[in-house]
Amino acid sequence: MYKRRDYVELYEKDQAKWALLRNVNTVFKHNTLLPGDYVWLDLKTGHEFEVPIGAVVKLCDSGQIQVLDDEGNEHWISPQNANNIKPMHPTSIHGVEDMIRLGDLNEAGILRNLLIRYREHLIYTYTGSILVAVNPYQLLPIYTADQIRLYTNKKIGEMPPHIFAIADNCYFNMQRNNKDQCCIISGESGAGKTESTKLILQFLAAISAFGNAKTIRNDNSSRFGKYIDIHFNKRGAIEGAKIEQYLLEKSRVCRQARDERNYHIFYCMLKGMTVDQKKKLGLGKATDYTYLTIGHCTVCDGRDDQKEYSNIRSAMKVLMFTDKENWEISKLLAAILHMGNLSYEARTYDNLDACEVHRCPDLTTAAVLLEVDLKDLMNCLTSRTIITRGETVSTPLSVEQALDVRDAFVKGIYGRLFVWIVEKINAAIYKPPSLELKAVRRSIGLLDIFGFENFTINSFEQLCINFANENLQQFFVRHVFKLEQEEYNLENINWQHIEFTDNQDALDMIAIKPMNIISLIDEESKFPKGTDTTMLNKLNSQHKLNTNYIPPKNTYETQFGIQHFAGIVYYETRGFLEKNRDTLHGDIIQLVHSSKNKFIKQIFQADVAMGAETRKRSPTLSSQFKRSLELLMRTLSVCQPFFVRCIKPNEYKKPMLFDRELCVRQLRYSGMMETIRIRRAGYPIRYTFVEFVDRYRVLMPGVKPAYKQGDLRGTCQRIAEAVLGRDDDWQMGKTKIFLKDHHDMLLEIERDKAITDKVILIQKVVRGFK
Ligand code: AD9
Ligand code: MG
Repeated sequence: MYKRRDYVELYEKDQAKWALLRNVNTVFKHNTLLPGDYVWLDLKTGHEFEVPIGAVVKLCDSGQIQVLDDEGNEHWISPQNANNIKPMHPTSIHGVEDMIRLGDLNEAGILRNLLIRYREHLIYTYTGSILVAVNPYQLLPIYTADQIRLYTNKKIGEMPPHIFAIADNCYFNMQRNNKDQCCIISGESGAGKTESTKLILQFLAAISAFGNAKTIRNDNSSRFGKYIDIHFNKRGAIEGAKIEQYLLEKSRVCRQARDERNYHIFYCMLKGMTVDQKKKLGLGKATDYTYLTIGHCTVCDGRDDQKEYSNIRSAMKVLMFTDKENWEISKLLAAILHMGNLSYEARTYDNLDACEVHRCPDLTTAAVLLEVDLKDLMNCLTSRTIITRGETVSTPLSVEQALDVRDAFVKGIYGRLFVWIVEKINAAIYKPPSLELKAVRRSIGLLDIFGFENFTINSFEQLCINFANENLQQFFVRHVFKLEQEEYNLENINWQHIEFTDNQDALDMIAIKPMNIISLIDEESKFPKGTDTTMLNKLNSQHKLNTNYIPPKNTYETQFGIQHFAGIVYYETRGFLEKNRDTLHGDIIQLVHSSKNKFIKQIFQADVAMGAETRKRSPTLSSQFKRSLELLMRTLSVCQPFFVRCIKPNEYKKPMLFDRELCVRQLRYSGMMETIRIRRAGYPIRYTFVEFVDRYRVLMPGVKPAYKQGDLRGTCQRIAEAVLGRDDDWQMGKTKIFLKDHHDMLLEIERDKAITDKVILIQKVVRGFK
């Protein structure tokens, strides 16, 4: 359509002239642009997330230049605004598979690269070995068995970028280096983490329904974090797996924000059960239940709850859930729904606020399903036993208190049910290593947690979720920037330091330094007189001067803000302490203890076994969460990590819609610019001299194994020079050799060849002797 001068050719032929063309001042003066040429157009609006957009020149007449930008808008540029356009580097015109090859290494370059690839359904792009995945919001034909075959046993970079390539490399690295691997999948809510995990691991997908729900940001949002560790035996076959779960969002069982749903499983069950089954549980349709309608949304576009239910059931069969167990689970889920429908009436006894539960079929059914005495259940829901001076007294609860008690009970049931299900699945898929196997068993761990969240109203759950994401970001920063550059310095190689944004300060304030936010919340939760207000006051007085803390504007405001790596989030403190304490009253535990339902007793076993005092002192939610995150970080730190960065291209869950501003924000806070810079300048692959010589001596005839080498460093250098070329960009450190990804690929391909040649040779010799 346009006459387009071949920039690429010019670039390759005459770099000096090319550089001249790139100089903005020459654009008009020397008529260097022709129709069909590509430029960067900087509209200079000064908007925070505005970055130059790609554009193609249409006309260069009458002293003005007309361009058409990537979004289809036309612009006229006059000589006074010559600064607004700049010729595009050839690598940016059609895009590159690996962003470290971008000539225009800036935000505009990255953004356009992802955009033009996205438009061609190329959702995966590398930054070295880090995979960037832009959510396509549509099913692409790239996950077939054929594709799996194509990606098996390939080096990264040999094939176009793909999540399968990451999976395959995890596997290859595990075997090659005999080291545990992990794959850290990050991105904000709805960016595609869970889908990516499922793609790596389809067979475990079935359990998701109990922990996933529709939120505004994602129709299938993970409301818990999980780390799936897959175990392989010596021969590299899958031997088993284990799931670790983190902090299920229990509050969703009782409350959902507008347009959000409760956990999928409830809706699936109501759609998928037979009439007879539902009758036995006294169940109707979703709209009959308060707990399922608070968000005013009982259906979810594109999800077939009935079909899902049968999928869940068959998956549970595979995972060895018996019919009896399934039925017991259903009974408890039904009991939860019935309890949610109870209605209360305020009363006064002896000048004390009290209440009564209306007698209704829901109450009776709940008692029947829980197999407890109806009167006991009523008492539990309307009064509380306290012990004063050795005497047991029963005090009435106000309507508000009674509702809290009921909600705490159902959350307690759901939370324990979830834990039990995960344990049950683990029992089915986990195989403890025998002693002799322990040393040779290797694993690949997949981390899929809840993405960063920022709603209109954020509560304790969001604080925990964002705290987890802050931790993951720090893991990334540590691994990609800190440790990397520390090692370059230690090994004394030639290196120009690369700056990066470190979120350690925010993390320190949230959970590390003394008097951090989590510890203050915790302290206040244990303090008998602590309230959400006293807690907020403590946070303010401790952190008001911290730049990452945003105190309330006045004494009436009940929220505080945190400057997270991914943006500022305001947290509403009302309900914080209650959620953090997460304790069930002794009366409820007593009630469960009295139940004839063995299943509910089993899932509450630990609570019943604990005395009342121990229960009071049991760890709070945030301290448990913090501990499990610490353990997770420790696990990850001994693995070789792969990173997958999921990007959410629009807020409407729509295919083929790329919101540049939304994307640039995610690229910016995830540190993608600096990542490309370090991956381009850096040496992601390194071997000790011993490892290198032993692995690649096949490439040089006559080289002895490392232990027989006098000058290990020299031998290592000789091999590298011979295979990679003396002038290529690799370096010798004090104890290690530092290589680029493409060197690794080259070495591995050559090694494969050399070994195959040797095998053929041996076969020939053997045949010769026959
Ligand atoms: V959250 O933090 O759990 O709220 P995730 O896990 O990052 O979030 P998820 O993987 O659930 O997001 O993706 C959201 C939706 O995007 C999915 O339900 C799919 O409809 C869609 N998606 C994501 N990745 C792909 C893909 N590779 N192919 C097709 C996809 N659709
Ligand atoms: Mg998810």
